Amino acid sequence: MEQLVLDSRTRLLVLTGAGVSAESGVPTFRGMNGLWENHPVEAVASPQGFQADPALVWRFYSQRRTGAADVKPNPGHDALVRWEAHLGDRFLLTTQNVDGLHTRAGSQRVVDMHGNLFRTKCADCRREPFDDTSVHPSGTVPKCDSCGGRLRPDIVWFGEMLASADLERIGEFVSRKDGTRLVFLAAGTSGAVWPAAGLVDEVRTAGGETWLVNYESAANTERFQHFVQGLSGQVLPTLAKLV
Ligand code: BJW
Ligand code: ZN
Repeated sequence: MEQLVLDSRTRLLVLTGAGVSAESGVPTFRGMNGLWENHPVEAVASPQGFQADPALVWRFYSQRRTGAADVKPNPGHDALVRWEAHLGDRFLLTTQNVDGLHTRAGSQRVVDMHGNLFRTKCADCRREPFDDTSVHPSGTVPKCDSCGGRLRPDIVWFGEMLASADLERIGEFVSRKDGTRLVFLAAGTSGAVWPAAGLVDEVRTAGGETWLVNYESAANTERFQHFVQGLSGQVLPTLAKLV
């Protein structure tokens, strides 16, 4: 297998997707055929879906909260923790996963670009999002203490903007001018959802080297210079050479 060399002159941006959590037992989106209980994922993961049926959306996220609370990080998550310990500030992990498993594994420099399953915000007022593990599986919609409006999961749904601070943090890492060589590695992601799917192009424009680790070919495989096909929990622990 090709080796990814992580030396003192390298800075590494990692993007993870649902495939990295699959070996922990968290279902992937494409694995569900884009359906949850026969509803298209867009119907339960969009502002329009929440408007139409907020109780359905809370049932979906309640099930996800319960499922994600029971699972543990896998060797793929652990490998990224070791890489970060080696690289320090020359490492940044941006994840599309909302399950919190990277942070639970011990990763510190993490951008939760699609939000966090265990945080809630108000759909109607601007109060700060807050930590929340509560579940609402039986058709109730929790209410905001501040304004009486409807609470919703702090997740970036289809058609919603990612947090500008998150995009800036990624952009600054990509364009950093400190003499290090930029490497980008995407793992366990279908390359179908934007803007995450376009990061490979941003890195290439910035002169970086690009790697994909995925079980199947992704929608954007041909835009990566290196493709290692396999399970992230098996590939990541042996892929990097820390020097
Ligand atoms: C393994 C494995 C193992 C399995 N090891 N591998 C440009 C062009 C076209 C459309 C757009 C565009 N820009 C924006 C859009 C619209 C939209 C979009 O991308 N749509 C596409 C479907 C075309 N994007 C947005 O709306 C984004 N917002 C935005 O850009 O705002 C501005 C704007 C809006 C509208 C128009 C234009 C601009 C927001 C996107 C938010 C995504 N949210 C979701 C759901 C909510 C989160 C939740 O409830 O959990 O996030 S969508 C869903 O997909 C989820 C995931 O994070 C995301 C990515 O999926 P991921 O992680 O790649 O998982 P899978 O299942 O797809 O793939 C898993 C892969 O792993 C597979 O390939 C397997 O083979 C592999 N695998 N086991 C290694 N063990
Ligand atoms: Zn409120």
